[in-house]
Amino acid sequence: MKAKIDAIRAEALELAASCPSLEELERVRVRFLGRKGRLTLMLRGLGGLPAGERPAAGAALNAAKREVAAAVEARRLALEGERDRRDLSREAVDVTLPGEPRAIGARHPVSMVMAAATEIFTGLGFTVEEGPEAETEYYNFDALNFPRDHPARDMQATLHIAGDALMRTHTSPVQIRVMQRRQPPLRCVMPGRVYRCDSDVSHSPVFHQVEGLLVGEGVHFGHLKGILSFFVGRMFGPGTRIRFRPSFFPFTEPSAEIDISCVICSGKGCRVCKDTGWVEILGAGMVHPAVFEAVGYDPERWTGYAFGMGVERIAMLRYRIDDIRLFYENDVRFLAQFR
Ligand code: 2NL
Repeated sequence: MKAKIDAIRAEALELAASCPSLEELERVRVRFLGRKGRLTLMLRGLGGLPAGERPAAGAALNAAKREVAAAVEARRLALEGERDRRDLSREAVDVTLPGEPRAIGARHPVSMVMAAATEIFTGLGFTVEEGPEAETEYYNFDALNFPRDHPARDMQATLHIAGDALMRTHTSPVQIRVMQRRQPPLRCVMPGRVYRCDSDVSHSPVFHQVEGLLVGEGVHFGHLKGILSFFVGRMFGPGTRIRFRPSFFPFTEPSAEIDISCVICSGKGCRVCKDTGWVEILGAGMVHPAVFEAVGYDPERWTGYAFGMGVERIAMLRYRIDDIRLFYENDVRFLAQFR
């Protein structure tokens, strides 16, 4: 009996120690130590031995099982170690290799100018206001004193949706909503996207505006000149000259268009200013009393000024861009120049 146990033990130890893989090792374990393994079955068969032989055979079998289990475990640790070293060396990363250069993004020139214009006014205490891009005839035109037959309402100029709904053609409806919500005095700027039926080198069907509004007691045209002069100095540099020309808008009276000395030729005359030395950048005026009436403000008590600018136009002047479509093509060669 003792010799048989020794032979099985020796065979198991030999097989475990030389096992080439974890899978094979598991088969060896099952073959000797599993539920139907050779050593297990022998242990179970002890009852068939004469009573005098049982204790010695049992002890030998248990010792053999412990030894084989320890050998299997030792071999398992060795094989797992080899496997882990293999995996690690296959997955190793050479951190000294040069990296792949990543293209760094840039803010879009339209976003930069819109933020710069907005910040000049927030620095003066103006709040930033936003509103819906899909509007109604009332907010976009009626409340702003546009006559019913005004050409701007026309299909040619306005993107109509259905019934009364249209895409706002300016950010002015936001001011109407602000004035309906709040009582004067107030001052706010409205940056946003606007829509027109128009498309060529200097017109895009979607473009951006920043409008401003200030309402108070005793507000007059001198205040408007003051704030726009300050704005132009900040936006285009302190040497920039400014001039006001009389103009007309349905929602302001009096109204003006504001030119600055040409940023390209400093007023000497060039293609951009069509040899006039001046370029138009803003429209403005004193809020028309009919607009105050539409929002329920007393026009005898309150006066205010308002102004509006096209962001693309200012960006084109500031960055010397001669085709508005470049802003929307997302050509990285164009965009990368603003990094
Ligand atoms: C331009 C001219 C302008 C306004 C916008 C305005 C808004 C209200 C009342 C009165 Cl609620 N005015 N906005 C006033 C004058 C000019 O924009 O050339 N924009 C690109």
